[in-house]
Amino acid sequence: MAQIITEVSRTFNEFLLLPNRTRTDCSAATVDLRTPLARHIAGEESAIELQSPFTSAIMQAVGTPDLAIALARDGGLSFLHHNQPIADQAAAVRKVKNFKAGFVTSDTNVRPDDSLSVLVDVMRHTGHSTAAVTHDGTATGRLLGLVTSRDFHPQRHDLDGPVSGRMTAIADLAHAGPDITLSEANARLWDERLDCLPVLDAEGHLQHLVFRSDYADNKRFPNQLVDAAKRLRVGAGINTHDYQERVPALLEAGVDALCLDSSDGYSDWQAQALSWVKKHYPEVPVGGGNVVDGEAFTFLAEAGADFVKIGVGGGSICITRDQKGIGRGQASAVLDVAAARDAFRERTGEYVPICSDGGLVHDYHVALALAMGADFVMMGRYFARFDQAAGAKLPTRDGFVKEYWGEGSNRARNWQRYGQGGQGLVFEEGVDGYVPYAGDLSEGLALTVAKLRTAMVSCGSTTLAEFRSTARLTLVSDQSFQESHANVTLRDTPVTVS
Ligand code: RVP
Repeated sequence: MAQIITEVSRTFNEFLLLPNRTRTDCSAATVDLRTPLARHIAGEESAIELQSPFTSAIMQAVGTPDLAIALARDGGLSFLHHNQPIADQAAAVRKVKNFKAGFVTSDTNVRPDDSLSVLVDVMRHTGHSTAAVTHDGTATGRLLGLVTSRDFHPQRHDLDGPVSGRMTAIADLAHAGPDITLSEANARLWDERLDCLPVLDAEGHLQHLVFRSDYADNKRFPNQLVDAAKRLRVGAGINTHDYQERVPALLEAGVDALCLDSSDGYSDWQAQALSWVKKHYPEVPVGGGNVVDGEAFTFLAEAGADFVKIGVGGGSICITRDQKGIGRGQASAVLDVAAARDAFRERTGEYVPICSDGGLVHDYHVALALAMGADFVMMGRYFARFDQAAGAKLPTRDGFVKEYWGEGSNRARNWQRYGQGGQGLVFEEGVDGYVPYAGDLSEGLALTVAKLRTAMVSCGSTTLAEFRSTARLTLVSDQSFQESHANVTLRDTPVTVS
């Protein structure tokens, strides 16, 4: 007879945190959000410690190199999606690893004989006012000069004339060689009163531009997640079908961590893939999942998973529960897996971090997931709203939205993630929709982090480990849930103070 688990399957909305005593040395500024990514001896440090407990979902609509760069600069980690050819995913990894803060790949490029009207079009398209003039009009061509919007005026100059007529030629331009560091470049920008310093290789090909206007920007990210060579870290999703070809290519590209991506990770295929990766590449952290209970966690931990992802059916775009009747409320899943993680640590002396993936609707859900035992969270909808995500930004009557679609939707057709038999989706397990546009990732994440820090302060914790072990949670009734919201008529128009 089937086993009935009598405990109700619960989700984050059903819980609240109780405040604990806050001591005088506990403040938002003293909260430390570092958290382990990968398996380690209990009591020691993980080989990779996230500076902030956020990872972005392994999804086409989310994981672009730009988003990975932005998130790593804020201390978190992105996993670039695997629903693309191996060479493309490896190129995306390379793009993140090659990113040098302050060293920009020029996106506004023209040839010397292009007309000024072509230049105006390119500048309008990119929104930038400095263009590189290269022999072939590419970002890495031989640099012949720079031209800025201050070098010509559409009414004063013949827009049919060549760009070369208005550019500052390379002979008159300050430029630097490939070994220059960011602080040396910044010193030259100020000492020589430059707006822009081109960095060239030995043959005179353009590598990067360094802008004075980015100087302050580079000071904004004190918590970047970087490797020993100070390059930003990036992860990649893999699947149980082509991992023997995909993993070597991703490692060759410099990937820092891998994660098997499956809607149901409690399978022999996943155990086989984990043990293959651990046998051939023991140094690289590889995560498994997704699971919703302690039994499945233990199975993957014993198969070699360095971290385990939790969540089936709770994602904002996910209809797996509707379609197959499979899943579990995310709060119950996290609590159950956290208990299994702690039991595994007691038994083996090894700590295998866990990640709460999907279904985080409000900022405070992040605090709840971490209090319930997650070491870090993964989010799709949240990150899909930002400029850096892949979806198009579209205007609507009520403001801008961004496209966001599930990996199990007909748009993504990620059959490797959903074991439906064969190479294709038989039915959809995800939807294709929109989320409200939320601007720049860094600004949005700063707000979420501020709320997390203050929630931890209310609970008297300065570290995530302390938060997990001392948090007190209460169930909420429907009535007390109503009480959580504002209970006055809201003003439509802001009050003006004269
Ligand atoms: P959310 O953050 O609620 O948008 O959920 C994102 C998570 O949902 C992903 O990390 C993944 O685990 C899951 N997902 C992705 N696609 C689909 C689907 O199409 N059903 N589900």
